Amino acid sequence: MTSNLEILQQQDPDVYAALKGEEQRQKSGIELIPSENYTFPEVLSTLGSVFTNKYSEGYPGRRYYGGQEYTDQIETLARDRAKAVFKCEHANVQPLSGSAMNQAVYLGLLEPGDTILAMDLSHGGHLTHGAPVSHMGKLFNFVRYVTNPVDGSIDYDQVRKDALEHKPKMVLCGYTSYPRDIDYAKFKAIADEVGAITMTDASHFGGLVAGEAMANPFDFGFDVVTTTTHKSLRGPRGGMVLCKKEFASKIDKSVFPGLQGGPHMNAVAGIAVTLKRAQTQEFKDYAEQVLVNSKTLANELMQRQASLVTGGTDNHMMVVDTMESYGLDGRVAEETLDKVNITTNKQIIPDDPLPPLRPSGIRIGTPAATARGMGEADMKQLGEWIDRCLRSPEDEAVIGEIQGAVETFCKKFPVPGL
Ligand code: DSN
Repeated sequence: MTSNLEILQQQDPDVYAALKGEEQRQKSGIELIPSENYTFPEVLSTLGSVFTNKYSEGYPGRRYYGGQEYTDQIETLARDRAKAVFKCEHANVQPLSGSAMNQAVYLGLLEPGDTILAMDLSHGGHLTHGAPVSHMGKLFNFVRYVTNPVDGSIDYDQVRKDALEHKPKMVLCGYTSYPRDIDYAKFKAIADEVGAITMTDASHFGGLVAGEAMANPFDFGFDVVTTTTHKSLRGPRGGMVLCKKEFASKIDKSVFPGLQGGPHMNAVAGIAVTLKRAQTQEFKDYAEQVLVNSKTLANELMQRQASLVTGGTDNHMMVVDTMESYGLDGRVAEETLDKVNITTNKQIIPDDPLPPLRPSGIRIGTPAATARGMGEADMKQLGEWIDRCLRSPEDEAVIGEIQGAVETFCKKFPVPGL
């Protein structure tokens, strides 16, 4: 029988060639962008499955289209598993991705114009945390806290002052570029003082919470946690809103029909199988190893005199000030590492004097490398290669040598699902 891939090859050789190229790129390079990962093989199966054919507006047992016996099954499995994994009372697994899930929370629980206290994008927050260029930044009154200029960590005294002054309806923590853990007890105490709803955007570290390697905001009484499903959780591209029961109805109405129409049921099936994986000891070990690897790589870079924002990491990522460490802006650093097939991304650092497309640093993370089975010795090796490349960006002999070594190294670590 002709496989679907063979049909793609015959029908559309251009797209097939790009797909094969991307497969090869993923196999022969080292992925260190902290928000990326390799999903599980069974997730790839669900994404390319018949669930992609189905419209399922509504929720299990209450749909606007017929033929829902199997979509109801998978959505119920996904919701129940999400509740078990994250120890929460309610889960909505329909958001199409990270931005949509955060928008659904603000629009469902607040009124336009309400004040939200959240982390500034340039200090590690996300676009949807109120960046002025985002629609959310225009619709709500975001007050954005910044990090401590001395050590780059969250200044909880300042967050409290901001809360007391601006009386937000919601206090939001979570980040896309911040290498430390969050003190949820402090955030909760601050929010309680002003009667605000507590929300964590755990997009980056949802998998590490699921694997019990990092603290769970619900253990501190948080009201809402959002997470994407494709980063440290290793699932399909998607988002989830997890919350206390008292917010369940407002959240569900906000996701559908408030913000979205038909959910992507192939992704919902992928979320269900991911959350089954997340309950295994193997996944807990993976989450733990992501953190050990991150610390090891950060220490290796720092021993080689690289300057890291906050001087280290507690989570899966580090932010290297490449300008200070190597005299290279983040774009040049990213492009230099691209030459040896080590993929990172340029990143603004707190109070960056440079613009976002040519910022002062890069972000490095370990979820994908760990998913391929790399351990501490491998992280030390990566640290050496990264440091040597960035010290000699123009030295073709060094770049050529490391490129060859990376290619040989990658053969030892098969990409899951490929
Ligand atoms: N694009 C994600 C990241 O790289 O952190 C955030 O949306």
